[in-house]
Amino acid sequence: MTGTTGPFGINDDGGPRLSLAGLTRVPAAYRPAIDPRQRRVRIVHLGIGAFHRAHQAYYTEESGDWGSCGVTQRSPRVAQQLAPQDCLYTLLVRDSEDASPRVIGAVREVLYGGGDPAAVAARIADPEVSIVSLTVSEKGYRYDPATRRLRLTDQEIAADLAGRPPRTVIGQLTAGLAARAATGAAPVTVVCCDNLPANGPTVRGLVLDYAHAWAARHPGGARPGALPDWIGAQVAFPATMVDRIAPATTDADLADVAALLGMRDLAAVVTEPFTQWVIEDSFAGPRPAWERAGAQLVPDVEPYEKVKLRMLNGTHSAVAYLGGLAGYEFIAGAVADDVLAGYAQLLMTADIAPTLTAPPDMDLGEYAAQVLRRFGNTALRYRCAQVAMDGSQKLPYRLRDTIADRLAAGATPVRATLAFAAWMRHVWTQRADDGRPFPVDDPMADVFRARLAEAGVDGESVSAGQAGRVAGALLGISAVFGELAESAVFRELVTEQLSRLARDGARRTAAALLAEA
Ligand code: CS2
Repeated sequence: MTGTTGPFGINDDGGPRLSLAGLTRVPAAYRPAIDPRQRRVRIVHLGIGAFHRAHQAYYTEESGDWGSCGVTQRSPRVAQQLAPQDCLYTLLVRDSEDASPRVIGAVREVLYGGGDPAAVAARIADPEVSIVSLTVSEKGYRYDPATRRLRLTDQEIAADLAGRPPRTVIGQLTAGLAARAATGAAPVTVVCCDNLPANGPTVRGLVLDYAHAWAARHPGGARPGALPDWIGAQVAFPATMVDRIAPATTDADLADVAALLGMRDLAAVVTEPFTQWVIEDSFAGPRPAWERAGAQLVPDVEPYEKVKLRMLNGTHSAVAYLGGLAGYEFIAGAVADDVLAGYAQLLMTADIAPTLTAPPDMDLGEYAAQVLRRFGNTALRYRCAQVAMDGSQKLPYRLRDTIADRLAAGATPVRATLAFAAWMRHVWTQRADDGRPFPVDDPMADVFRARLAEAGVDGESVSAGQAGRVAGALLGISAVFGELAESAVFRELVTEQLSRLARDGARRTAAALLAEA
């Protein structure tokens, strides 16, 4: 029999596929916590990618009988993978020694939001639903990180506001809340699980921006302040800190899962043993007992979030750019290189940790060591290119704020600046030091290209002599650098690091910096 090619390029008619009916064939130890049929949908999740399936859905699985409806945002692919499996999927927890699979039954429905926006709003309006959670990545919010306001001029936001069935995340979320307000449904809690500072309050502001802009453009509707007032009174937006490394699933992962399960699962997700979820204890209505699975409910998330964004994500980005330039495909490969691991360690202890106040249950030294161990997990094939993606959206919180704080304290944050210079070097030619492609994947890629071209930069080859022009061109992007671009110390430091990178390559530059320490 000839096979058809499935979404991951694996043969799609080779043997039974994971499903409710087939669960009895799955080894007992790998089956869901409870019969998935007992779960009721009380959560709508926007953005059901690998991270959600490895993190929040796992907590829901472990903490009772709540179920969720997952919404795919950008493409129907995940919905197409999950639907034929009754929304079941395997979470494969992996480190260098062990691989333990577990079928998760907490996701009970899946919707493609791009294809059916009205269904998303209707699902959010269901009175049984009391949680709407989100993992749509930094760029999914279409906002200006400097002002934390929605970009009303963004084409997609403008199209939603003009009245088409909403396709943006904020448009869909606000439409869902409006539908709830209209039917008088009970209060609801919006749980943002993306790596943004003050993520809950930020999303609250974006929803209110949208609701106000909508009222201004559609004056015949409800009283202009009606929806914002309802949101103010009935919707909670707790801040959260989320942490679990979940790379994009590969064909090899799917083959491993099929071997362990005895069934094919095209929606499987691979993750690490470590997981952490810190949630501000401020809900507007019922919630799952996520603490049963280890979630920490605290009065103030900020100290946790700052440690995680700066230490883990900041260092992840630094390793991704330097590692990518040095020719490493995977993060684990990059930190197996003593030079890059030494640099990452020094970055955390010398530049990042001094800007942080650890929460009482965290030790920054141990945290740094743990971050490096986690990055070194060779069973996770997390590509440098995946972490390097969307730098314009990530770097401001991950590294820029660290640099600004250190400069304000009179210090010279050379290690954190090297990470920024490595990003510039990546954007400059989109090639690694050995000339292999290291392409930029970023919503602002056109802006980078235009600025470099305007400055007359040769985008084909690197030379230390061009470093000043490249740095000058990119420093003008205020969404990335903000006020940091005004700092003469930073401009000089980043230009110096960029010219070293151009002259010596990433590895030798990092080695020199270590030698100077
Ligand atoms: C990573 C994060 O891809 C990236 O930008 O830094 O996805 C990281 O793996 C998670 O935040 C870990 O919790």
